[in-house]
Amino acid sequence: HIAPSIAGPAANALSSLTESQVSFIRSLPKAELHCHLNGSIPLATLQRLAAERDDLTDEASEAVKSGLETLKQGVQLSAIGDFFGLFPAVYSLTSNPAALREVTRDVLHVFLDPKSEGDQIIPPECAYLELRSTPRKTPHMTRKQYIEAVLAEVEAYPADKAALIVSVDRRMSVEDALECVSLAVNLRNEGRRVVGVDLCGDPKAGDMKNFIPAFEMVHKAGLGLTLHIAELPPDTDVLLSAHPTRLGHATFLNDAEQKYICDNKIPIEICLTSNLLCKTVTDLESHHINAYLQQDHPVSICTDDILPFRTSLAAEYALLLAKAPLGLGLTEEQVEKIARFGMASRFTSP
Ligand code: 6MZ
Repeated sequence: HIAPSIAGPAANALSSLTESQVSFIRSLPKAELHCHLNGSIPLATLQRLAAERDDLTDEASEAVKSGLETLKQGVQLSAIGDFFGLFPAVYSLTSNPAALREVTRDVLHVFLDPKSEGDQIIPPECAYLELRSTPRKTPHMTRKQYIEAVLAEVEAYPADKAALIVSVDRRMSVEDALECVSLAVNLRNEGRRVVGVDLCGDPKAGDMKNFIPAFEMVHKAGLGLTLHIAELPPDTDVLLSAHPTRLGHATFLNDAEQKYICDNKIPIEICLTSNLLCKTVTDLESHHINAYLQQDHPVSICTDDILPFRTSLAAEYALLLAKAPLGLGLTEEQVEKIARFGMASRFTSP
């Protein structure tokens, strides 16, 4: 049983809705465009992998045990900087191709397969998923083997349901970033289902300007480019020269950047619970989504990392529909339009 449990602001919003509002949300065709593989693994899958692994050092095994316990209790972050420390425990369990395939399969199942609840069939969480992940080199695999393991599972679904975005971490060296992008481009040229490149990682780390050559390679290959940008203030002024296809978060953009994204209608991937729990936004009322909605700017609602944030795509949509202060109190027509924006922002969209 791998259905993730949800808790916190999105769960409260979801449980405040009527049955008919919940079925409205479930039946809307939704795209999930901002979902990090290692942040979206069901806890039960990680517990299963931890129980099977017998090759971890005592130290690694202790770190996994305490990491999984923290995730089980529910993560409390005092700031976004605390968030990235959660990943080493997960990474020691997803360090070989077989484990990666197993976790990818379970994440795809959570988002893309229908579920039964009593005698009811619940539609899939989303109609289309662009899963993203950062290729890691470990003693058990190369970066290429990493991507191929994830792709093998993504490609088990039809092309109009699932695709892969290769992430580059801003903590990487320029050489490593270029290696990730070359792999993405080559696999795409071989006909594999890589649709874009993402820049992610601790917003306080690295300098985005160093990655401009990597972004140029992405554009030349005709892949989509999405950047985690301005999750914290201030970020570098790289946005105007990076030509992104979409942006993640975009919480603290300056005036020139805001004008650029509005003029160019660059869709914003919005992760409400993630922003609230990482404390980059104080409450829904002051969330930057409101300004984008007022300008009819394309946004897509996404989960980011359902493992630590204990949310789901339906619950993120519930945050739109629930009445204040639990949600934004939007109408069903407004929510339907946002879902259409999401579908239209796919990298594979015509
Ligand atoms: C920036 C984030 C993130 O790639 O190993 N990641 N980067 N901001 C966020 N907001 C909360 N959430 C996740 O998935 C995990 C990695 O995704 C990035 C981090 O670099 C994290 O290590 P993958 O599959």
